[in-house]
Amino acid sequence: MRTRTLATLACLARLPLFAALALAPAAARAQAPQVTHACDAVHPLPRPCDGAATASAWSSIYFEVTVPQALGGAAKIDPDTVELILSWPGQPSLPVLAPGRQWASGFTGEANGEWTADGRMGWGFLSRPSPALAAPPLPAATPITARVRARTFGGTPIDASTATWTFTTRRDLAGSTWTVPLDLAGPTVHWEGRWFAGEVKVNFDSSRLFDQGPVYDLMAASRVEAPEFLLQQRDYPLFGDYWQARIFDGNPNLMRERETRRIVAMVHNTPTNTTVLTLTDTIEHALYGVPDDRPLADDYHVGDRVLVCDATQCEQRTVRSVSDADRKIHVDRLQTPLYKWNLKADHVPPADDPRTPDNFPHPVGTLRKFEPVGTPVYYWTRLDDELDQHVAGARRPVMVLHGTPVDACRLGRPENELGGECTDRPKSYVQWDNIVRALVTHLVDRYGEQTLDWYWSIGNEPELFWTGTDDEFLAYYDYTANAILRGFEERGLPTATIRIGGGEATGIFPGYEDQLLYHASPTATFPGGQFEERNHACIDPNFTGQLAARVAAPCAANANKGTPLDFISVHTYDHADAAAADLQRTHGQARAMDPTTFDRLAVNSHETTPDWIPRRDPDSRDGYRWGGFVSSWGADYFRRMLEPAMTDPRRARGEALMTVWPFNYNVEGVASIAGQLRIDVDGDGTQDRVDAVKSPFWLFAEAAARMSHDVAPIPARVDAGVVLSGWRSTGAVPDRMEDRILLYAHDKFDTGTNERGGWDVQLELSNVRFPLVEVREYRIDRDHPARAALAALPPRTSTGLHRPAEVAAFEAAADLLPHAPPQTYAVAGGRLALSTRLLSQGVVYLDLRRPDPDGDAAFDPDDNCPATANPLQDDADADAHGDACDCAPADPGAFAPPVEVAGLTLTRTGAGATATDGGPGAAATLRWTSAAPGAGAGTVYDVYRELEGFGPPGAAPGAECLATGLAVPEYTEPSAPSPGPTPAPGTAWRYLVRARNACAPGPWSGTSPTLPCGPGL
Ligand SMILES: [Ca+2]
Ligand SMILES: [Ca+2]
Ligand SMILES: [Ca+2]
Ligand SMILES: [Ca+2]
Repeated sequence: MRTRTLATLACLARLPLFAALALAPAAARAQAPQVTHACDAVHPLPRPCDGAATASAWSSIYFEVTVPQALGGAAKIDPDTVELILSWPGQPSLPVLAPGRQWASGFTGEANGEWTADGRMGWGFLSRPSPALAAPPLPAATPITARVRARTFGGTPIDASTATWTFTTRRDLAGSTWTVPLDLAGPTVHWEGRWFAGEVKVNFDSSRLFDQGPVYDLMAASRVEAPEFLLQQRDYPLFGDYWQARIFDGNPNLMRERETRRIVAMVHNTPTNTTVLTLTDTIEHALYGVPDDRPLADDYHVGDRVLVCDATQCEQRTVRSVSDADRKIHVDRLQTPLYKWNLKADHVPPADDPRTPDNFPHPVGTLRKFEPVGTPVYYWTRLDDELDQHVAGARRPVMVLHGTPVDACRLGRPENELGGECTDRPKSYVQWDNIVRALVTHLVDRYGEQTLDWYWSIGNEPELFWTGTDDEFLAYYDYTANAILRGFEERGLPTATIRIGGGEATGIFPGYEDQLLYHASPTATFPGGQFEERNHACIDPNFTGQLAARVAAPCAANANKGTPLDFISVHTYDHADAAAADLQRTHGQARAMDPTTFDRLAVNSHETTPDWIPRRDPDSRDGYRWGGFVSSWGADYFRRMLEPAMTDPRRARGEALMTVWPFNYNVEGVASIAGQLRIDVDGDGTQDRVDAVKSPFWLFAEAAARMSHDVAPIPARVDAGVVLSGWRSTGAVPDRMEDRILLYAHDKFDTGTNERGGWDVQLELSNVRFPLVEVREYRIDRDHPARAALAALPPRTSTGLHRPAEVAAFEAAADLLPHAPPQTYAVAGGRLALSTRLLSQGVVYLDLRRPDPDGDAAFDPDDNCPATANPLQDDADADAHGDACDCAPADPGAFAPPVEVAGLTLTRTGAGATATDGGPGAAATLRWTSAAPGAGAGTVYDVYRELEGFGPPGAAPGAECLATGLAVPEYTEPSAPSPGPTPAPGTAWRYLVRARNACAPGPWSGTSPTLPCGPGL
């Protein structure tokens, strides 16, 4: 979670830019508009970036022009002067964007202004190929120069040194192929955990407030085929209080001190050199069970050290007098002038919202105990309300302990002036131990032993958010880990398998994770020696006899060094290659420093997505919608994690949780795995319900979650700048075929998924163990029907709502639907060739299984009743047709009633025979296809003949039953009857045949009814 540091992160991202600009004569250009250049970001500026070598000829083009915000007025950019001109050999000038915000034919665009960021005021311009184009607007395999023109309203032209850049387009992908040999008996590695095992709501948003119920219902539906889909749920933070910060509403501030009071007035008393604080109850005291008007004298005593605070500052003072008569306390005179204290005395809390049960106030003037500390009191309703929903949905909470409740914190103030938790160490670790144990025992009492399977994670991006020193963070880790384990011990639960870890570092400062690793290792020591090596709880006399078994044992064995660390989590907001490299570095470092302790260390990423908030570049938004960038990013990320694990299986441990902003209404494209549609059912202009829809990332993750844990990567190939790879999984049950194959094509630069080309893929499978294979194919790409259905959504009405009929097609399409009906293939020599089509940013998921249409686990072609579920395969008469589908289960000569005989032919031979008729006495030979394969070896035949054209079948002259009970499919009438009176033109002799067995007689050939020929006649 990164509330405080939106600006901080932006500054970090821009460091390289400033360095680059410093090369230019900055003073002369300070007031001129500039095109921003920042190529390292996931959404680089400009895009395609300067020097890009494999840009798609379909690429969209985005750039930003800025001026210093402070100049204002005439120094602002005039957006109608902004131009984008492309040129390449043979095309000296293509004005893609012309003055007046006019896009050239073949392009559409968006102008995005007028925003300010980091002291600059800017406009962003996107140009993208028109959807109607049949061919790309740019030439393939060509160096292209982009030039921007712009002026301020005052006429200052753009800084020319920033206005031009070049990129090169890739070749036309038409005709591209990718052949993938794949040995299904090749080695695999067992991956522990799931990559994309869950989601993280980075603001602890109330699920009710942000309509997550329909999203959770979708998750439950996806778990029918993927039982481990999105099991982990990380909400953060636990100790904030933010009701004025909108998207952060609903943070559960679990703990206060009973003694805390609200300060409503401050005055100095000069004769006593004190400051007089007028006090009332805190706004939310009743939630914590603190009675009204509790006497001050019970809580504060002369000589107590206290914290006098407002939203942004605190002073530590000593109590000089306490008066309940006028609700005043004197403390040593405050050093900060009174006018600099903001007590927000006029503040009125809103009514509690049942969708987010809390009403924690915006920070106000507050008096808190410091030494001695006060008495913890708790408010569980908000936390319980959220976790109840997760537990009911079989989601496993990841409990995050990072900061401290403000009342328990050394610093005494929240993260920022809007609220939040305190990001500093507790004022007392004994009190903190009590608070953490209260939390753990509360959860164990409420949710039982399943809490043993939850992650318990300590820290949250401490290199950005932790206010104390790094050493103090390690102390916080030690005490918190000890308290978590002690909470479980208090309830008599075994702690050996509880997963404790954390760090939750940003990855922005590589190496920060090492501090935690060195500290946790009982043997490795910090190279610089600047940190306490020992476990802070183990060396704290206050904790003598208060150590959890999993802490006491390593401390006793290793001179107080070592702390539990079952997993380390590093947040990854980056390109897939960089994100995987961050985590692999941590894997490597852990094993290099202490291979014994960290043998089973899992390296997780409990916050993950390409970019944690959408940027101004519209591609950033589109990457989460029905393009595919984020889904192929996810596939590339896991394949890069998997590859090193093939040679070092210790690296096959880890989970990633997808960062989610839960308010992706109308699929606007914030970082999210699902979208929500606001629906007006009855047309009265008010919202009746919210529907959830899956994103392409969801479909990818759902497909990946259908795969087993035994996996192997497919060797990667880079073609035209696009990574082609994937992985396969294999099933553990020998009789079954549970091979799954996931292929992807990831272009890290085409964030909006504009490329339309792709690859014809030939999969050459070997060591296929079964004679028949049924293949189900799913494609998640820009040609998925949901993309067109989303584009076809009618504009919302002025109410911002959709009618159900408008969204029905989109909702139905946004699912993991087969690309085509399942196909069954015959395997020859263990080999099977499959072909598919993989688009750039596309994911193809292939589900290979032995055919079993009746689902009885007896696979075709070996199922003795292929269309009837008969798992026992009983076959009493041993005719290879199971009792369950054998109409004569005790007769090996029959298993199904015969159908009409097929292939009936008549041949006339002998005297007078001709091709079409025969004279008197010619022989007539009838042949037909044997019915035995479909009905049983004991099937026999009856043959009948009559004159056609003289009445309905069975009522014509010349009728004769020629044979009954024939065992072979052939009959010869040695001397066919003289027709007597020659049949009239248009008439003929008609021969009819039927098959019959112990089950039933079959029908006569043709449409004939019952005829007088056969048994009983
Ligand atoms: Ca079967
Ligand atoms: Ca069967
Ligand atoms: Ca049978
Ligand atoms: Ca039979």
